[in-house]
Amino acid sequence: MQRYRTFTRDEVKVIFVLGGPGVGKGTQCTHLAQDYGFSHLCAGDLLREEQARPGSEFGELISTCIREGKIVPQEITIALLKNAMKDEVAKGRTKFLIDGFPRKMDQAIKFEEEIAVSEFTLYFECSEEVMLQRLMKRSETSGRADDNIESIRKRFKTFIDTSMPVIDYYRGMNKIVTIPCEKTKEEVYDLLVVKIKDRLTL
Ligand code: UP5
Ligand code: MG
Repeated sequence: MQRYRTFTRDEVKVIFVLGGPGVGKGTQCTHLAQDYGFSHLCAGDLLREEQARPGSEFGELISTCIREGKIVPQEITIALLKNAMKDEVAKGRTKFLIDGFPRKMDQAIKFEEEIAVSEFTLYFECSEEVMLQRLMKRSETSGRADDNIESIRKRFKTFIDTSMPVIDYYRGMNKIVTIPCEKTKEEVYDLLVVKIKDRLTL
């Protein structure tokens, strides 16, 4: 039988996780992955690893995009995600939280056409003011090249211009679960678990 996608919907369960910079995607995914056995793949982390890999032909491009808050060309990110998913599947892990992806329409279309179809998308929602506070606090220790006020402003703009259309697209398909994220990490997590409890044992 001809295969259209790398993984069928029986082979893997994919949940996308979107939300503005600093909203708490990584924090909540880590917790959910520990409690419910998801593999947590953060697209930004995969890009930062690739950027730091000696000999990477994409290092310079990734570094510029991240600093400028721009989206890295989708082929690069999708190839990294595909490899990471294959490694996990080889270990018998089939439930994925894909954190910070797809943040542009072309990524959403390409990933779902070629890699796997998503179950649904978590949308973490929060004001820019709160996200800015969280990022400025994190910048004291994170060492991330994009945790500075100039890059943060650009990341906010890219999120509104480029990533919100992806959220609107999935909302139109009734595949968005919105999680308000202004409260404490623990309160947000409790709400998250309640909102998706029927779907945690995919
Ligand atoms: N914190 C978290 N929750 C809190 C709460 N409820 N109350 C108080 N504090 C809270 O959290 C941020 C900080 O806030 C932490 O200090 C945390 O303790 C605290 P975190 O969980 O790290 O937030 P997160 O949403 O993961 O923020 P992050 O900065 O990682 O989001 P981004 O979406 O900006 O970053 P990402 O790594 O996903 O992408 C970086 C760049 O990579 C992009 O800008 C882009 O250039 C590139 N990229 C692509 O090009 N393509 C992709 O597909 C993905 C990324
Ligand atoms: Mg993150």
